[in-house]
Amino acid sequence: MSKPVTSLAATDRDGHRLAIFGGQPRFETPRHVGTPTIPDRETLHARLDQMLDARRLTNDGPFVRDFEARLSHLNGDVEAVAVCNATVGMQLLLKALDLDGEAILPSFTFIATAHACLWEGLEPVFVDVERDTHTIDPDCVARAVNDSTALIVGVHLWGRMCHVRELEAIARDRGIPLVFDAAHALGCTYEGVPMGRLGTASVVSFHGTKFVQSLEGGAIFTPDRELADRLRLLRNFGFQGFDNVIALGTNAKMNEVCAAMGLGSLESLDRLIATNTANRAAYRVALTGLQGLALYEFDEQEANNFQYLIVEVDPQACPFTRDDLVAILHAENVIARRYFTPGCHRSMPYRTQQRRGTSRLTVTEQLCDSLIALPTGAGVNTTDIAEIGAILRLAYESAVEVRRVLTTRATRKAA
Ligand code: T4K
Repeated sequence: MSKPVTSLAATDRDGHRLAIFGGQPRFETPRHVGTPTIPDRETLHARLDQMLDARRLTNDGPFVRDFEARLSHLNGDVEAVAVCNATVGMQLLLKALDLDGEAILPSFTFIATAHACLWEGLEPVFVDVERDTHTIDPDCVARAVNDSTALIVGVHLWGRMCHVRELEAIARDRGIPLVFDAAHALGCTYEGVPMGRLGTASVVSFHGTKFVQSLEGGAIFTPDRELADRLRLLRNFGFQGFDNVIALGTNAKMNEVCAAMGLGSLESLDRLIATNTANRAAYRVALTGLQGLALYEFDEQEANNFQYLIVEVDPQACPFTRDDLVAILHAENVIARRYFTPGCHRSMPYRTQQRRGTSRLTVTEQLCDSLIALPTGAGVNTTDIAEIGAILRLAYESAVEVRRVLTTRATRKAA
């Protein structure tokens, strides 16, 4: 049996003891990454009443149209097509582009990016991402393209824009479309240009965990009017007017409840970004002096939404592994996440199939093992963030004991 840990270092000046040593969790209720932001309730209720009175529930209703118009305006007046979620939105886009062959994309993304490609019959070719930005590395893309390449998919991960210009040049040379998974990137810019104007098209997510949310939802942005018309046709079964089906469509429509929520959320956009910005500043202070922890940086010249708070753990400098830190925080009810572990190429069904491009994902492998997403947005306030910093500081001060407890636990679990 292991000896009980009695180190004084495990208790801070206010008498807090780390929960990993059996103390009370610092937070009574969980602090999540992705706590939904709730828009003004009165406005939402009024919109829902309006919807019920009008008995217009779905199928391109007035709230969907209003939502699309406002999204278009936010994105430099491009076409905006609202859909039921971003995954289906990406599938719809790929179907509308009528592609056949391989899709080059990063493995370091949420699994939906890869699934949408494979679901639509495109063979994913995973390439590496850049060390600093975590976005697809244009040099890797240039090396991976060949005669089978039908598409390049960039992911504006954490809301940080890909190297759009370089990717556009490769796509133009090959005469193939460049699309963006912009699930994280609403309100962000590249060289001052709104995200929705970039590439052939971009898909944003309004999932409940996103800072602008519509319960479930997404939108496809494109500067191409014809493509937008085709997307509208395909999202409604391929109907052109009553009774006339002219294409293989599906049901990818956004309903009026989702659009009403999305409108309210969009109306709070500036406030939500201000919250994320303040949280980020608080984390910068809270993490100061903690060796081997670095905040993921954005291009401050651009518009950013800061909806993800990403910290990188340097295993050489930090006394803990990334997974140790996640365990320490979870014990305190801080539900930190390991986005995006293990990477698409190591997830099913991709890991069981030999694919082109999966052998040299060095940066991806490093990032999968070293990033933590911490709660931000509506899930925390700046006082909570100071507490999270205090938990980490206390853990650092008692690193030897903490590691011993974690090792004992791991050994027991394995036995
Ligand atoms: N591309 C990228 C790069 C993406 O990140 C995503 C989605 C997509 C494409 C696809 O977009 P959609 O098809 O979903 O529109 C979550 C979301 O489900 C997913 O939408 C999101 N990315 C991903 C980054 O995060 P999980 O599995 O981590 O979600 P979950 O259920 O664990 O929720 C996270 C935390 O949020 C929970 O611990 C508790 C809290 N939460 C969540 C929900 C849904 C709440 O407090 N209330 C809620 O209603 O994937």
